[in-house]
Amino acid sequence: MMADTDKPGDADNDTGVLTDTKPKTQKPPLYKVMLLNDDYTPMEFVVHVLERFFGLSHAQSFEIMLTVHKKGLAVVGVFSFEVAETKVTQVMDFALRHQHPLQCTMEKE
Ligand code: TYC
Repeated sequence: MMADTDKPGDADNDTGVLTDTKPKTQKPPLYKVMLLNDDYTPMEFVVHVLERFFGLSHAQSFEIMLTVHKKGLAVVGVFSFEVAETKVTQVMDFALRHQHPLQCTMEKE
């Protein structure tokens, strides 16, 4: 906040109004969607999930799958709350239907 340094007499005859403003707009929060590694889900299944639900190319999908496999997890994309929630639900449902223990989670950025 800008300080008003006017003395009581206000010799410069300004009104002492503070002109600093605070932006009042809010950016919508974004959510990271992450895939977690496990020992059982086949690599090809994970690649397929990334292509199908995240619109990634085969090469990008393979690369992200390998990152998860080696590092334990990776961010797959960043979305609004509703889109992130939908992706997580779609992936978890698809993995369950195919009896793979693949885990997908979301976290506020
Ligand atoms: N670790 C798994 C395997 O060796 C492959 C895998 C990769 C599983 C990514 C989950 O999110 C995952 N078959």
